Amino acid sequence: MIYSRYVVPLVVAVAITMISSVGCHKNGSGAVVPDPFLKDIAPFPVGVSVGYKDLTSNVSYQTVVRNEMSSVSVENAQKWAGLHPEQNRFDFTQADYIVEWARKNGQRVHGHNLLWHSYNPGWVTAFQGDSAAWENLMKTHIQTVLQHFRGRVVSWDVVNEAFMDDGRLRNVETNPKDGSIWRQKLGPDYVARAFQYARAADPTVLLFYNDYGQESKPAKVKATLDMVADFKKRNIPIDGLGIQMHMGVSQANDGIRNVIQQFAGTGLPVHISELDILASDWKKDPTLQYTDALQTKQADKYRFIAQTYKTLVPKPQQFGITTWNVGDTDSWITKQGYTDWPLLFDQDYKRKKTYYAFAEGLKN
Ligand code: 9MR
Repeated sequence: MIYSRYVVPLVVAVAITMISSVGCHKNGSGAVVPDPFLKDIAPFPVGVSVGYKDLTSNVSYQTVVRNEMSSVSVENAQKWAGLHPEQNRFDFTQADYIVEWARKNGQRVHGHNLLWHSYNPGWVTAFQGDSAAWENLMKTHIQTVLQHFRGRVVSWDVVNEAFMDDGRLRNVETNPKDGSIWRQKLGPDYVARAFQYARAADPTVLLFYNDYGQESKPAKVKATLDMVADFKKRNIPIDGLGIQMHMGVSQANDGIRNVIQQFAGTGLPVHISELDILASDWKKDPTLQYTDALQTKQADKYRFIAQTYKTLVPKPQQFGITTWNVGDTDSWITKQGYTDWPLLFDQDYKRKKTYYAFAEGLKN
């Protein structure tokens, strides 16, 4: 009696809550069943970047990443400032936590990144030394990090964002505000040498070049293709190309199609590596409303990207699509003060219209 009065309704309530938190639909025979997860729908890995604080402080966050994703990228913890606090000291605590957590869930881990002009610790920017000392700094970091994660991290963004919008290499002289100290201290061929050091340190790991804005900056697409051709000619290792795709909701589809198609043409694996779509179109407007029309426009863009990737990238080159963090309020976009909703899940980790459109685009 007590059983049917209290326990049964309780069990039913818990089951309903579990199902409703992931969404459900009616199957062929009319029964209500939970929706599949992204990783079950996608014919290639689907991932998300994970922040250490987000992951360790929030159960809903963990649940979404564990259930929905087959791949995890490390948002910040593997950058120089995340791993290498002093010249002679590495601290792998946070990165190891994320990597092991993902591996426990059977997820693939993509490393991000070995060399970037940004997010370098103060001691690097202040480092004094001749070109041999700088070379040694880069080499030691790459070797130490790759050896540490060997066998646990499948692939790495070896060099991140080396090009400017006009296709020239980012440099301190031309770009005082966000130039590359590596280009300045190591000369124009530092990108190639970084890939060589990486291959020597771990011959099993996949080496990616990763950049942003290629969908709206054709000069960057060309610069990357030229680099790949040059690497092939000189026998410099490179295994894949990352297209970040941080983009405004009004980004033209032509540009998206162009970079996917051209990069697929290299024969290398292609990773959409940091996807988010700004409803604000990069305008900081605190009065912006997330109207139905805007949600639909953004959802259509997510669907288009998934479909285009699936159609234009040959199967063996489909490394996967990764979005840049989980819920709207976890995003670097909202953290930078944009009034925005750039991702697939809302601040309560509920699936959004963008989620369902993206899932449709992934379906075979
Ligand atoms: O999302 C990242 C944010 O939390 C960091 O503060 C920022 C600086 O390290 O980097 C963000 O991620 C960037 C990524 O590493 C490279 N491509 C652009 C991303 C957004 O800025």
